[in-house]
Amino acid sequence: SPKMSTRFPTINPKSLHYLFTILSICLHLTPLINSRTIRTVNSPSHLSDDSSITYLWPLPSEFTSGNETLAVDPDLSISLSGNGANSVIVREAFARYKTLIFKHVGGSKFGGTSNSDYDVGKVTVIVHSDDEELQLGVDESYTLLVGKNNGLSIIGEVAIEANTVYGALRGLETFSQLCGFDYGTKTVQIYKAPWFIKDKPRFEFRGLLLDTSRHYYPIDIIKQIIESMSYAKLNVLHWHIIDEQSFPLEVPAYPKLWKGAYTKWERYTVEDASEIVNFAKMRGINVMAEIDVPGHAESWGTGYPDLWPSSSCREPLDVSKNFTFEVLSGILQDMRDIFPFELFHLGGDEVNTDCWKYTPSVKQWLQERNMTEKDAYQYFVIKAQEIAISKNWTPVNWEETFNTFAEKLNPKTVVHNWLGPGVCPKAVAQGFKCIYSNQGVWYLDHLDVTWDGFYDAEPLEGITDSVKQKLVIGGEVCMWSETADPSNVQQTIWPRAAAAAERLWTSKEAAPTSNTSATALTRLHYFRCLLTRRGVQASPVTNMYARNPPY
Ligand code: CP6
Repeated sequence: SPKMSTRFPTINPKSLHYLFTILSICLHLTPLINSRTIRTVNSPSHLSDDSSITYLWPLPSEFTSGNETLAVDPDLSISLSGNGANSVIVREAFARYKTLIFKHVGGSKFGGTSNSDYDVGKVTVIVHSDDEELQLGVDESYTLLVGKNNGLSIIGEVAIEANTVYGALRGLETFSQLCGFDYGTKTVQIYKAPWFIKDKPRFEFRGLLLDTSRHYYPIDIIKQIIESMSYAKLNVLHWHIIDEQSFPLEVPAYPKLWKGAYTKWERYTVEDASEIVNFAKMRGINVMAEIDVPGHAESWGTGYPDLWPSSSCREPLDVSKNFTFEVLSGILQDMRDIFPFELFHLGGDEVNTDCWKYTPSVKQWLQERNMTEKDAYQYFVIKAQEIAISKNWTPVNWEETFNTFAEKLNPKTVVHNWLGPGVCPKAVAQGFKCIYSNQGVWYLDHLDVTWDGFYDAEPLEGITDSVKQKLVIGGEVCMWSETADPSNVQQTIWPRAAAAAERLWTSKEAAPTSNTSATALTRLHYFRCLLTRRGVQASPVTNMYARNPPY
């Protein structure tokens, strides 16, 4: 039989956009989940042909589906065009997704013998821009069409159109989630085709904090976490590298700093850190580094004890010495070459300045300047901001800095909430940008918070003015590591981080049924299974057998 590509015209970007519009109008928008009772899925280990369920997480902002089932060719190919036609990022992503999609098919084609036995053999990807810079607010929108190549449809097979390579990555993820392995026919199938999906994120900042100071994570584990973030369309790894307990990062300018690592094996070289940043970029994920000053920095003094006010006052860092700021500046200078993301986190939380008062040298320094220890905290944070800004970074600080001296903060400061829900409304009222991480709902180390606690969180709570709402750039779930290490980190992150990921990705207006935890559980069970199929050690969502109907 003739090759599919010769039977059907190639799609050009303009007609794709046009087609989507026409088809969206023709096909009435089907309700996301229909009114009939959702069948209990005891073991949703692969797609089932249940037309009431949309097996996507996070839910796209606009989509329609049909009732056809398509078989996908294990020899699936990509046709990449547009200005991004030479993108290694997209080609490598396609190769990764192909491996994931056909993971269970095995070496031979069980389902068919020739290409014509399959409905879908090619993914056409159109990327308009060749600019691959990854920054906050990069265009992650995409259009995804999945149709049967049956001679009737003008849309053959699968098409993804995006402005940037990062939009194309999001589209490939969504496409991969539509593909399910059918254990009966041993083929990969797409249910409910044709699909017309038009999608974009609700928030530009969708983060996960990883703390590598309380426990060390080898780079392979960090890469696995980054990879799993891409499945949920999270796009910022907030790397809380250093804290009181250990200093695992190599800093060439001050080579004794990483003596503060637990052991010489539990360290990241500059090369390791760059590798992580690059690995993340290939998945459309930015790495926001954090240096938490002046508290949470005791480990700095292992290599340079002069950074401690005294041996009995090892934290906060010595505010009275120039050396402290020279070291901070040296660290930031070396980190500038590793971390291209425009945001840099300077911490500033939980600073207990008591021992500054009792350390004679610091006490004298304060008295000479007629400063209280509170003034000195502010002085330290502002000086750190100035250093970061001089290196062309936008500073992010934990909310205590805003709560204590908002008027002194650089206006560009991004306020990072964690103490309850109240601060973002206040910060945006004063014109600051804000990141939502309310510890009551988005701290992963709080094991008593269930997935629906994460899901029902609302980054815009308490903010009604739409202009002010735009200053909330997004949110972040936090994986503090006092009680987590590589043995349990993925189980602790997933599936609850996914609940937050949908809150951050899916716009409420576009997908009203994803507003509440009541309608999302079945899909989340499925996404958790998808994670485990892909090798991510995600915990069960809930005890599925003890659920009340209809779930
Ligand atoms: N470490 C740092 C932490 C925490 C913070 N900063 C933290 C505080 C309270 C809880 C969980 C984590 N361990 N550097 C607060 C931002 Cl409950």
